[in-house]
Amino acid sequence: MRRVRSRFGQRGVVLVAVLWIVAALVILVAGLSASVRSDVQSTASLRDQVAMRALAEGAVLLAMRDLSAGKGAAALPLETSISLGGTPIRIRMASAAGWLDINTAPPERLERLLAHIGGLDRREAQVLAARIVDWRDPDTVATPGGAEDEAYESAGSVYRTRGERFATPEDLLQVLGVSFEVFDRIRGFVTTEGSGDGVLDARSAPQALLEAMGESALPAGSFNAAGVPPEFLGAGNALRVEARISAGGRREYVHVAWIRINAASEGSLPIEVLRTEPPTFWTSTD
Ligand SMILES: [Ca+2]
Repeated sequence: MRRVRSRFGQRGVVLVAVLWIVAALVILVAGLSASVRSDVQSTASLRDQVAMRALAEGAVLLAMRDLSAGKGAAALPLETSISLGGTPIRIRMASAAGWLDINTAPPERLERLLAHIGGLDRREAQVLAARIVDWRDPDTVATPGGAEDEAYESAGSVYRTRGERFATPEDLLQVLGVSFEVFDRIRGFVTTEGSGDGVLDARSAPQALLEAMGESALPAGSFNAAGVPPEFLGAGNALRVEARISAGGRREYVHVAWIRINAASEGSLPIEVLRTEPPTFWTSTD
């Protein structure tokens, strides 16, 4: 019985993953914004994509090796370029604290995210923010506008609230009322690996997220260009590492990995890849 249930559970996970990938492809093909377009086109062959993925993963690990070898704060800029097999790979590192942590963000911040970036009206954003809080909180009492298990059941959802942390941003798709479309708009701005204190690190945060939160970016010129700020590099911190490879013309292959820096000790790796996002292609239309 246990074996059957476990198999069923695995199939469920695989099904959700496949559904998400299919939806993501549809959304990506549909196009996203006027200035930057994300698409999946057949012009890059599968072989090219496999090669680019290997190069991106390799470059991320090389950058991390430099970081953990102590070159960190002094020598490693936030943006760097690594060459592998003659292909330049642009690396950009940022603290995960620059992304909104869906496990700790208060409802007001989730509401701002859903309204300003998710494109929802204020009322819809309020409801979904309350439901996100109810999905992760351990109690069974719905917050105003929110939803606990009874609401999922009566809405015919196959999901229930988890009562604990979101393991990945994709878990948001289980929250009652979060559509693929809304998720696709906000997924580039959220994390499950944030600092936990709810403060966005303005040096790392995407400009659009700072604006959505009503926070101003650091004044121009104050961005730390000398190196990765030392407080990013302590054990337990998570980094978002983006690798970009030219895919011809104005197209770029974009690979994003979330990495944790571990305490130096025997038997443990200095860094740990927490998750790798599905790759995307970006086309600059400037
Ligand atoms: Ca609740």
